[in-house]
Amino acid sequence: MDRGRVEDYARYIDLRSGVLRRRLRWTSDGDIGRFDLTFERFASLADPHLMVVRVQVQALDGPASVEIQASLNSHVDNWGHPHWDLVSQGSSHQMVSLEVATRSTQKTLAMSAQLTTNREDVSFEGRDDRGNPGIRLRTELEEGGSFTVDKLVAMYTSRDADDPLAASQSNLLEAIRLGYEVLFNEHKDAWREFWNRSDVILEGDDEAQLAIRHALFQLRIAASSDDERVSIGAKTLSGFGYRGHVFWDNEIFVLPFFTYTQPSLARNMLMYRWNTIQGARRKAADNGYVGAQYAWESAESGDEVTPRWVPDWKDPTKKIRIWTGDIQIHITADIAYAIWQYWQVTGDDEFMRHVGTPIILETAIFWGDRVEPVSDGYALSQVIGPDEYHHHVDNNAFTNAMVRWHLEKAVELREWLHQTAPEDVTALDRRLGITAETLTKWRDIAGRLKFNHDPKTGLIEQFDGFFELPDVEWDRYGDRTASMQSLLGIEGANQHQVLKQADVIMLLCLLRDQFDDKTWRANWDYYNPRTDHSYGSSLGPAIHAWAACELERPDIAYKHFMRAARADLQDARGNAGDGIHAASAGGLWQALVFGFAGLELTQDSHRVSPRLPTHWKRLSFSFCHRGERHEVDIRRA
Ligand code: IFM
Repeated sequence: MDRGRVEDYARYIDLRSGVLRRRLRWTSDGDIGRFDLTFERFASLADPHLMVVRVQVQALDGPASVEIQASLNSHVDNWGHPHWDLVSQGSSHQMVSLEVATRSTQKTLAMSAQLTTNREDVSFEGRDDRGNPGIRLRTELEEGGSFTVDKLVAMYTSRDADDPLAASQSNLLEAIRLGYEVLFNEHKDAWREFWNRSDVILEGDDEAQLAIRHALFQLRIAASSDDERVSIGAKTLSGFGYRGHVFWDNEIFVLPFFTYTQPSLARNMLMYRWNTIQGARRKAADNGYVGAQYAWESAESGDEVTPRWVPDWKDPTKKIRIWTGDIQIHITADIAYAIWQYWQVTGDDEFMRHVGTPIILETAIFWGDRVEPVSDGYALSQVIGPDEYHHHVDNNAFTNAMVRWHLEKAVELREWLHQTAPEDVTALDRRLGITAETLTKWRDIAGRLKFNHDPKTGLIEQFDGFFELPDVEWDRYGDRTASMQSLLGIEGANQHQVLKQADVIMLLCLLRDQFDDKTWRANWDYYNPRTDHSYGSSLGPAIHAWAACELERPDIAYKHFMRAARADLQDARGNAGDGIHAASAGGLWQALVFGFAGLELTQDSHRVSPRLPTHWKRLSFSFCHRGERHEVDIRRA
């Protein structure tokens, strides 16, 4: 196929049923003629161990010999770094297997595959190339004749089974017994079930409709259905950007979608934080604190994995120091926030009792130690807030307000546990060393942690001294195509009032009940024009869309929303190749549900305050509140 002519090529993904299809017409160089080929493939949502490919070949001109080669390939790499060591391989007749291990942690992945076809007159032959075993299938097609080949692949890792190869083989035999149609139907049913709970219908704007469905599809395929030891990385599983590491992107941007529509998946991802808390304890201890401090970038163990140095994008022979792993500390409060939100939405007391409360209290202990007593209260100095253009700042408003909120909730939750499970509270107090003084101290910190909020104007200063920095002369950068940080330099941006992404505005959205109208307006008017919307962080636009809705400015919100909507579908930032922007995808859902629909949960019900752009005719979605399903259907009269 690398010779000849390819015509009528089309490739499309069916978001509704999770199938990737390709079709093309191939004309050979010589006199063999034309062939129509279609490929259909899916990774089963019903059985995460199963992948299926179906190929159909039709010879359009005259009889032809056709050979199909199918293999399992261990020679895969990212940016020149191979993934696998070969453990074993085998092939015989229609069946092939491959066992490989990750090169550093030696986790095994075993795959077994089988080719089946609807034709009788075919010959199969095993092929045993090292690291790439396969099957060769040959047949003769008459003019107009066609045939179908299915490749079923079952895979298990050493994290799933003691003998992953045996597990993959038995799973494969079962898949063969069921056959393609049954497997496909099970897969489609699982997708139907997903969309039934999670779809968002948007009428009057096909581009926005496609963007939200694409975003939700990407989030779903990145989430494990049952594994509590993994979460969703900043770039999902779709690219090598950020090496699969998990950031606050998950808890603050991605999780709300799952919490509201697929709570069992949200719970899995929160369990990931519980299962990695040892790493958080180590991080706190390494920094000289008690309690648990979550890593800015987290992987398998929960230890900090943010690279300290990366190549300078302008001159790769030089290195840039990355400070986020050292001082972007707000993630610990963000995780507490996501746990609290999950509890409020689901009412999952069991989780809160055994997992949520212990995490929130142990991380509160970290804050109690991390804050610095100063003459007029407490401070958190030398941090990075969500706006990463500024580093080593003191009293970042977002961080301090989230810490204040975290400590208040810790006190409240300990009391809740005391009321509902007194025996648990005794054990937890003992394990964590919580005493009456601890609670008094948490209350005191929450009451006196610095937060520069001017009652007269409503303005919140992003960090100490932010308002004294010079403004950027925006007129000079009218037709720029690069971020303000790359134009001003790291220190240049650090010394100006320019934001990479929402910081104070992010805070207003997360703790929206705490701030009055004046505060919303003053801070929007101040920070929105100082933010690098197009070339700063992809996390920003969806949040600005939500915030603009809170201010009843849906047309401005729409512009921000579409900036987020195009991050992947139109590669608006030119970096979609690094992987899907998971936070932006989750942010789209929040912008629609919390922003444009204005959904708010009340004690036992909910309310919506629709503010749709004029051309949107309908916005409809469902969510689950304390086990009960609710439908929201907003239509323009
Ligand atoms: O977590 C984000 C951060 O807020 C901005 N830079 C990229 C990170 C990963 O998406």
